[in-house]
Amino acid sequence: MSRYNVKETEAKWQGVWERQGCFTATEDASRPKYYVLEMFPYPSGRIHMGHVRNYTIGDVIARFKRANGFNVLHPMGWDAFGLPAENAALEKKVHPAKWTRENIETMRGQLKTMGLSIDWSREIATCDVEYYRHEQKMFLDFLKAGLAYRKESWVNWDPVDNTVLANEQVIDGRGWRTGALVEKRKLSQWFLKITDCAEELLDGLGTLDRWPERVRIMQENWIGKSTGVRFRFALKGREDKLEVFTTRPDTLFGASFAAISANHPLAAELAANNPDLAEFIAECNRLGTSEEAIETAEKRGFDTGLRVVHPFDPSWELPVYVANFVLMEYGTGAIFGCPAHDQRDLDFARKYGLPVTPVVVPADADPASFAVGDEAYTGPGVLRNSRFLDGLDVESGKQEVGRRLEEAGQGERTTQYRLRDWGVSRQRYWGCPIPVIHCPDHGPVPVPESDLPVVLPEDVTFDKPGNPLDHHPTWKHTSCPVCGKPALRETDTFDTFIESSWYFARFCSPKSNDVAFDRAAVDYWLAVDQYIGGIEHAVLHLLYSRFWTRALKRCGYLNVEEPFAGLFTQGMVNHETYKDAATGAWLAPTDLTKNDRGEVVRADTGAPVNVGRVEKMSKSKKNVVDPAHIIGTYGADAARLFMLSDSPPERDLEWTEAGIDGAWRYINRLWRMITEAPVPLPAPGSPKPERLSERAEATRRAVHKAIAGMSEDLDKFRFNKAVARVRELSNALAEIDGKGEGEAWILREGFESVVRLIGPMMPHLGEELWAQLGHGTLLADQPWPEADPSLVVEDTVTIAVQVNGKLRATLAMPRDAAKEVAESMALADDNVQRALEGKPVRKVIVVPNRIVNVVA
Ligand code: ANZ
Repeated sequence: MSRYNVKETEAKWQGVWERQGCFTATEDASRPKYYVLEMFPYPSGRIHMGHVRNYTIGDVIARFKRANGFNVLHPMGWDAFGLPAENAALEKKVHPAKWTRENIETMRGQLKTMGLSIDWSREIATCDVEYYRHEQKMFLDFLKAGLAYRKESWVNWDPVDNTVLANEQVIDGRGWRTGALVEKRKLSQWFLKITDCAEELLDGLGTLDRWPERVRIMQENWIGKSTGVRFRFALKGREDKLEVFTTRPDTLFGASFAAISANHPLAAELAANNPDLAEFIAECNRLGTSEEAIETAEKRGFDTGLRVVHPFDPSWELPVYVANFVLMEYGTGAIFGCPAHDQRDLDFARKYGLPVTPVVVPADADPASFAVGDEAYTGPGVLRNSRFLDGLDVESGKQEVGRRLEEAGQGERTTQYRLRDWGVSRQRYWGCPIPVIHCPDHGPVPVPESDLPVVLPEDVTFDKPGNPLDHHPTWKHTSCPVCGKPALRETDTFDTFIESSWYFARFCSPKSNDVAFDRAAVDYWLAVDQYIGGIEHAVLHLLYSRFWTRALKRCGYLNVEEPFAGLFTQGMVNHETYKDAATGAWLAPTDLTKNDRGEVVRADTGAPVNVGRVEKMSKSKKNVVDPAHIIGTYGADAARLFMLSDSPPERDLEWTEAGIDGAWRYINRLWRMITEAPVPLPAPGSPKPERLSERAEATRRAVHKAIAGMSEDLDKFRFNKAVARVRELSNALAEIDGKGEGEAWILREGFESVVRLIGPMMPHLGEELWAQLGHGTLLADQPWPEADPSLVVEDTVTIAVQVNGKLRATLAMPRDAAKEVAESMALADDNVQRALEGKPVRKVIVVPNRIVNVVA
């Protein structure tokens, strides 16, 4: 009995695929293309189980599509700029470039042991100047197109990483990487005009029917379109006006105050002579710019003493507050408050003793007694206490107020987006230099295209806090491209989300030097047909990429708008957590063993261990399992199989020892079943014998059903079902002793089918068994098996077809097939057609499940 030597076998086939260039992709107009892409990894050191899951899913799709005749592009690269490299430089005194490139080496090696069908000739690393130089050119083009600009603004400042964060990178008021509470600062920054595309980005979501609903909703909310009215209040005793934005103009008669942001110019003006107000504003600024921080903080205000006049009643005055819940960056930075119908306004009004007048009354409530307590009423209803609006519904009230304000020249109906422009300046070293020079006379001047690339210098030191580019002795000193006088380079670098906003396009022609990508190549390959990655990128990376693609289109680089036609978001890989019962210290799975009573204990001391919740694998909780160790022990196929079999791919998966063990045992079972067939198998390609035993017939149907089912499973990402199906089929085949009529033949058909079906999931085992079955070809090059439809139908009956009383054919048909189905199947049969000799059919009599009589 030969053993399945997983190590040798996997290495052997990886070598064969590589030497034969099996997965090298070239444009080929004669075949339909299919671009499969997994979100490329950050080279953090070693691959983790999340990578294994992500790349396994992508590889199954890539191999499956290839087998189905598609010209598949499946590339890999490295998202290689970013802060961890700089932090490593500080902690370990290793240059970020060296750290990054060594990590890439390691991780490439690790990925290669997974047996992925990747076109490695297209590998890219975003920290290579050959890559980022094109990004600099794009930025210059965006500047020309008015899609990039510089402005002084309040920014989110991460005090741990000492850098600015985009709004999308602030999660619950904290930096997305450091978890530090974000502060507000005012800085000059480069911005990309993503808001210019707000409507397009929103509309585009409607075309993404192969994206998860949940991601589309998240993006929609992020873009946050609101329709409403902007109008101007007269300020008592002043010439200027106070402009506000409201989505509820219908509630204008329930207004009891106006409020402005602490960063509103009017607030600054008033604070100049009012130290208490200045102190209040400073306090508000300590709160941070995030909506989360603002939403959860206690609502506080400062009465400025100013008064505004109600637009529909000159005798009605409202106090103007500076309030901590009004954002300067949204709408006009000023509001009117209607406490009865907005919770924040209500909290505020209760605190400062302002009136609460309900103006919308639910249809079934008594208008005379309807009152608002601690909860604002935000539902539909009839307008009351609202003079000319009384009796209208909310929607009509909104329109009426909008119309009247427009007529009076006091306001306009408008659309407002929550989306902010994307701030892309980062005060960091390990990123793409922003190609701009600051001249004392000419301000910021774009680097001339002929001077690109602006190369990131590698001779930097990390001994001082701040950005090493600032401390470099020579790099930033240059001359102004306009006047030639001494000038300084921009030392900020780009947000690294820029690199990941276009790498998928670069993969189309990764070697082109003069251009970011070859036009014919992007036209052929884009959009990505199937993109796979984590849900955590639902708004950041996936929104930026959609914007960047549109910006590239506007600048004539390409002709698609949506970069990713299909998106799949996979779940996380989780594991039980363990703590030392005595000390509470986290323990790694490798620190543990089981005692005689089957309890989990420390391997070194036998001390008791508390088994905790199943959570995402993370270094801090030590519940990680190293893929390298798993692949080294069980092989890549077992790791891949377990990743696919345990749960649906969109759900979280619990990694268990028992699970990987089960996968390993199944691999060996398959190996034995096929290499130790009970009878000698007929040669590959032998014709089907005339007669098959009943068992062989039944098995044959099982084979074809499995083929049909699996094709659908893989198409729909139901990998766990696909695994269950192939296991069921292999169990059925294991029952066959091969002695009955035609059974050796059916064993070959069954084994070959199993091997082809497992190919995308366990490619090494597939390749090896394919060879063992006597094929001189590569499984990787084989077409996907086709199910015979007549064998797939649930329950078939054999039906005789007579033409003018003579038996001409017997057909397998679904039991209880409709008469029309039976008739058309009978008439489509070749023998029946021949017997008809072109004569017109006069009559067809169908006896269900028995006979079809054709009269011609
Ligand atoms: C009066 C009003 C009455 C409002 C009412 C709501 C309910 P969305 O849907 O997010 O667009 N608002 C406007 N600008 C603001 C800012 N810069 N900071 C904080 N809040 C602001 O929300 C729009 C509503 O949020 C606007 O409509 C305004 O309050 C407030 F019964 O105006 B509303």
